[in-house]
Amino acid sequence: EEEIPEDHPRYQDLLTRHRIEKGVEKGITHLQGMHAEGRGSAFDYLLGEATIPSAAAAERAAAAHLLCADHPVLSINGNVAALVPGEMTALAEATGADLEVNLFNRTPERIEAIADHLREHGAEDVKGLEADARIPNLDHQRAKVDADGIYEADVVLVPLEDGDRAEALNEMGKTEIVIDLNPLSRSPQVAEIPIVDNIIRAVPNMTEHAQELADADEEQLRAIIDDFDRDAALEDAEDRIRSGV
Ligand code: PTJ
Repeated sequence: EEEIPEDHPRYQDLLTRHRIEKGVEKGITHLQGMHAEGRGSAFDYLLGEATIPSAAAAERAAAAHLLCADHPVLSINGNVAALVPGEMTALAEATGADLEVNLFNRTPERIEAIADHLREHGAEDVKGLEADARIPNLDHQRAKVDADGIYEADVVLVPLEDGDRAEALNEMGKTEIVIDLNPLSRSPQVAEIPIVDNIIRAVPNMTEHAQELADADEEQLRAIIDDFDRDAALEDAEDRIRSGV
């Protein structure tokens, strides 16, 4: 990361790409994660590489949901671990959520490497290693979750999630928060709170909202949630990408 000059006009993008490369080298990120990153980066470019107002509103509603939840869980895959390990740990702390490693391309080696990486970034308790429950209607490997984690969670944050899994979690009746730069992906389309923003910006923003709302009562939090219009937010993101405004 030291090799990238901070005044480079593409600094953030280069930094992100570099983190994904390092993640692949460390056995944290799957090779497919590089393709995912490339797609995300193209959408981010079209969005002006900034948090659009509808995404900022989604981030605030997401923070309110996590604070209202009985058992919130933040799901971590290979891209999330490479890009925002410390930031996800901080969000977990600010909202009282659990962290769970949950992979699309699951191998015991990557699960262990990601759990270690999160601990190096301050995480105390990392779930996802038990894998003693299954999400219904998904093939065996992709369905694995912890019984006392995602399986019994009421609110789940699933960043950069595969569409089948996002749908299956939705069918389990969970409140889903999805971070995805492509507003047309199935995951944001099924999410109660779709956040069309780069995870690099979205997670610290959510943590800030959570800290600011720490003393808010349930009624105030519910009002923030009710004010958020998911369909309008998805439409706004798509409009901006198509028209470049
Ligand atoms: O680590 P694993 O095995 O769980 O695999 C993780 C990946 C991401 C490889 C896997 O879930 C996958 O293949 O996902 P997709 O179907 O490529 O979806 C990833 C979505 O995230 C795409 O719509 C991208 O546009 C979006 N995306 C990529 N980078 C970012 C992003 N969204 C927000 N912030 C990013 N930095």
